[in-house]
Amino acid sequence: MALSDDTAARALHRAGLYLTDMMTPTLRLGVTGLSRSGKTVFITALIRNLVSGGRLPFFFPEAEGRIERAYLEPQPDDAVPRFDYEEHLETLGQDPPQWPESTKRLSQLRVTIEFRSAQALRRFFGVSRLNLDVVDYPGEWLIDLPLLEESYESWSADAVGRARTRHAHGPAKAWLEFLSSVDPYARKDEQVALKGARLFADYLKAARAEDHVLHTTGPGRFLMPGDLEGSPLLTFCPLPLKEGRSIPRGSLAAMMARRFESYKSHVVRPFFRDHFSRLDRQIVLVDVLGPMNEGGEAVADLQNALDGVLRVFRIGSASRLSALIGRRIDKLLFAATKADHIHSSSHDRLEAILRLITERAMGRASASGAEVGVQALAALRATYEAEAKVGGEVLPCIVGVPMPGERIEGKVFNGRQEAAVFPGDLPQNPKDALKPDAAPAGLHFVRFRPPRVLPPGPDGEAPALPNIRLDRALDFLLADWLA
Ligand SMILES: Nc1nc2c(ncn2[C@@H]2O[C@H](COP(=O)(O)OP(=O)(O)OP(=O)(O)O)[C@@H](O)[C@H]2O)c(=O)[nH]1
Ligand SMILES: [Mg+2]
Repeated sequence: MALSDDTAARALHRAGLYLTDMMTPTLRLGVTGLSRSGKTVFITALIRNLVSGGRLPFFFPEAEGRIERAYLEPQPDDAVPRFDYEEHLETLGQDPPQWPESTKRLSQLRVTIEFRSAQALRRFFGVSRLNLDVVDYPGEWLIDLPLLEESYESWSADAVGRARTRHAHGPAKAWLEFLSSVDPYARKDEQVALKGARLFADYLKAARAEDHVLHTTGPGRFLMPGDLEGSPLLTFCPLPLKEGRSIPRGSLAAMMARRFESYKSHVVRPFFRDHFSRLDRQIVLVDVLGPMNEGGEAVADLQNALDGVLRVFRIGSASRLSALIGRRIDKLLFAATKADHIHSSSHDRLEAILRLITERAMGRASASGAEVGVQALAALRATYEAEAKVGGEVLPCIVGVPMPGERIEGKVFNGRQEAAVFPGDLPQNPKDALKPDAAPAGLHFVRFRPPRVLPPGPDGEAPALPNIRLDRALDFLLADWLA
């Protein structure tokens, strides 16, 4: 019996739907950033904008009305906890609203986007689907990635040198005194190793509290142990080794070196392999303004830390890790986060500074054929713009509610009062931001309260979230997969 045209078309359509289900492609988006760079806020805002239909005029698949719906899917990986999207929204929805807490463990989420393709043939088969997988993790763990290319000797020299030059009279005092009392080449002793590891961890935590904006000394699990709290994998520390002297078997240094290697192979390598080696796209979030508030040395620290981390992502190079990199990152976006801390007239300067900070990584990515973008953005905009007249001069200001305890020129805020802030001018020449003696240059960046994120109303419509250029970032990262 011959099928009518109509029946044949419907059968073909059903087969197409079945195939779509089977073959839903998955895009793994890597959200890379040091601690406090804005990963959790970015992921929460990204999901909320996709799932509840945000105001995203420059995210073209959305602006063209081709996105039918987006929804959260069960975890693709049973061994990884789910990203607690709902709890983060609840925190942002409190009165007064709060920012989500610093992340303590790794989590993952899958969002499925249903869309109508712009291509006639794909449209014939009905809606297309894309799974978007995103992982969130404590930024502290990221500073471990460069360890993969270090030996115990080189790491020790670096870490001991840094403690001596930067923290000898402060946070590192007790640990350095301990080091001067031990002989790395003497017989191994578990009690000595335990004490050294404890003092080293205390030093790292105290140094982080002192640095408060940017902390780049690891290992990350000493700061944020996750499931490794109390684990023997964390009972090591750097030792003051003599250059060129070999480490005898059975010595304290040999024991520490073995544990350092175990930390790399049991903690750092799986973290990289499971979560970073198979990325399709990557966004690197950088808080440039925080370190700028501290001065040129902090900006240079940021540059070094990012360079070390991003080196691990070298694509198609002779890196020892390249064997682990299966998929290829073909688009990479560098984003200066929290751009709502400055007036939009300064966004170009912020982008220029980010471009300079990530120059080497950007060069490597472009040389490998990846498309690279740079953007200043705010995933969740906490301020609006205004102009203030001061002594006949018009200053571009931002207005928001500073978090309780924030200070501007001696005034301490209570967390409820709105303030207009002139954050200062970013340097015209981006190189000035990196000069070691660059003073905080009259910049004032305070933390603002987030806008209150309200749940959907009875009609199911959720109010759009304010942002700066989140739509352009999504367009760069996702649009061609939704074509
Ligand atoms: N004004 C403003 N502040 C932001 C924005 N995104 C992040 N922040 C601020 O930056 C802080 C850190 O953001 P998170 O998203 O928690 O940073 P993270 O990278 O997840 O940090 P870890 O979990 O510690 O690795 C927040 O508590 C906010 O104070 C933004 O778009 N605008
Ligand atoms: Mg986080």
